[in-house]
Amino acid sequence: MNDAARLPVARDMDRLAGVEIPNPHVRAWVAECAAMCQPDRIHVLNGSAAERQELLQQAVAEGVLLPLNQQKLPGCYLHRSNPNDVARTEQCTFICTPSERLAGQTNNWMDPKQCYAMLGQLFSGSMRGRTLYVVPFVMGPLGSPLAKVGVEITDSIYVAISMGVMTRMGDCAWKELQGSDEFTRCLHSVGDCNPERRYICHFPLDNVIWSFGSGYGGNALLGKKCLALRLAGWMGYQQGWMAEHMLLMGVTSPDGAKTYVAAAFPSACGKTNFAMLIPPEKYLKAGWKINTLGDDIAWMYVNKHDGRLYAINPEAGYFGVVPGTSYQTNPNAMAIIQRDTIYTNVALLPDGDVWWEGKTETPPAACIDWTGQPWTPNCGRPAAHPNSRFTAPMRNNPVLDPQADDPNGVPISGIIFGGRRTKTIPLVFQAFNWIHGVYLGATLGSETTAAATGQLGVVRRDPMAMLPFCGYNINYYFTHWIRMRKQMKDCPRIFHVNWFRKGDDGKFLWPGFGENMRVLKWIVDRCKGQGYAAETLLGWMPRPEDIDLDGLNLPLGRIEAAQSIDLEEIKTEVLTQTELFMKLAGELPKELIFLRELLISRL
Ligand code: OXD
Ligand code: MN
Repeated sequence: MNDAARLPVARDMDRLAGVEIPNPHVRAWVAECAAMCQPDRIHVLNGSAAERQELLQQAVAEGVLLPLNQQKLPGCYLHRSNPNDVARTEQCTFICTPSERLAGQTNNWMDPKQCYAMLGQLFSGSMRGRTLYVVPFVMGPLGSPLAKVGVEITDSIYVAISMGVMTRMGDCAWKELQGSDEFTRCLHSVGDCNPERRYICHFPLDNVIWSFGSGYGGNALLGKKCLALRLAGWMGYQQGWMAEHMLLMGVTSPDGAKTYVAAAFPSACGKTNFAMLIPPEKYLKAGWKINTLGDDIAWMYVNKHDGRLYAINPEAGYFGVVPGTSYQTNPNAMAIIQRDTIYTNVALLPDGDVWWEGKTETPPAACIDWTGQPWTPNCGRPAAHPNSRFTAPMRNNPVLDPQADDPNGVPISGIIFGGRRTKTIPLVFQAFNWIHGVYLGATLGSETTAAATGQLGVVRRDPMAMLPFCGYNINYYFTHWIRMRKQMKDCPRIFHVNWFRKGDDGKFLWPGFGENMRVLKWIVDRCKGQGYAAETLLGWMPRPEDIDLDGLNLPLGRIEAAQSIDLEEIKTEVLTQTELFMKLAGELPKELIFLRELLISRL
């Protein structure tokens, strides 16, 4: 590249000459970024079907995507990531605010000026020889009072294509934005994909995200965790609404009434499965139905007309964990990923189909593993990466809720918190009230999974399943939850579930998956002021006879064990909460300290 081509802004403005960007603020920002990153080409996406086909062909030509068997899996492709880039990297994720206090104890902090300067060096010239894609997108149904426009600049065609699945992408964003300057500026470059030079940086006060050195979904599809949780959380804190790591589902009961619930489980703890749950046969026959609104993120606001909490799903697709997904565990997800899906880091079968652990009981005799190496069942390696993913449009979902695109969202009657806990935590109980529910959420614990790099299977506190996603001081976030109650006339009931408790035999006490409908029925009944519950030290709890076990063939002893409260174990649980409380001491809302004291006094 000659020096003239490297000349910054003015020259890049020239280079933008043939490029259609209707919004002048976006145009100026793209010019700035182009001047810094020095791409060879600029391509503004319009979001059309024809454009998608061209991008897919281009990605295949570049070896970024591999076409799968198009008879079996029309529109499906395989992507193999760099093996060093397979999960979110929390240690490389920063909140950049003028004061460290605003980022709080649970975030990595960097001074914004320093961060811009350091990353500016990395971005400088990072797109030489590459195409800079300008990806305009909307988070939320078009026209929603909560919808937010973002523009992602990326040098990854995989990211550009995936953003077209995960968001409402293309010209619709220009319509939504009009002439406004209010859009999230998302700058992304894979750079040389070196973990030593990997930074996912958020500037909440500037509405800016800079991500360098990773192509992984949670680090690179900037509309998702970075915008829809970390930055949106901060916006919601200031403006009086909530951005949460929650699935959204509609539950229709036999009388035709529909109850919407939101549920926060940490990453890779079954939100996608729960959101697409297929009720057991007898429930289907009786008229129960589940519809999905979202499987990962909910934006919630209080509707001024009825004083209730309403929710939208800001996303338009699913970025789901593949291993363990099967026609037994999640038939709806299996239907979704038969077409228009990008599989990342799964195994490739000889006929161009894909495979992963848990897809079928019997593994294939041979396949190509996620790294591109030959694989056989006894080779001692997994065929698919434990955090392999599917990226698929929500319109493929056979049980997509008819209101998934409703700009006003749906009224939420219940909020469920849940973690992956082999011990201690019962199958289900209900908080005494909103503030007790906030305490249950704030002290949520879960065993770590492959969705983030680091040690697996250790219990860590993951408040509201938001530990990695709360983009500002988590104490202020707790206060915000408490404060939201004041806006509501009729607030959702709050519940806690644990599908993962094991018996002394090491086996799960509760069958999970579709059978979770039985627990959900109790939850829905409670939301409607029905269903029996006994007061316990943890909260309102169904007695074993209050959960429908008919047709389940589950010995009474198993459900009793699943619901049992062991005082010694709960004491240990409260003690382990101390670690979090000590870390947050000083600014922790006093309500949470009082609720802990109340629990201790009940003990
Ligand atoms: C996700 C995550 O990808 O939580 O949704 O890591
Ligand atoms: Mn998630």
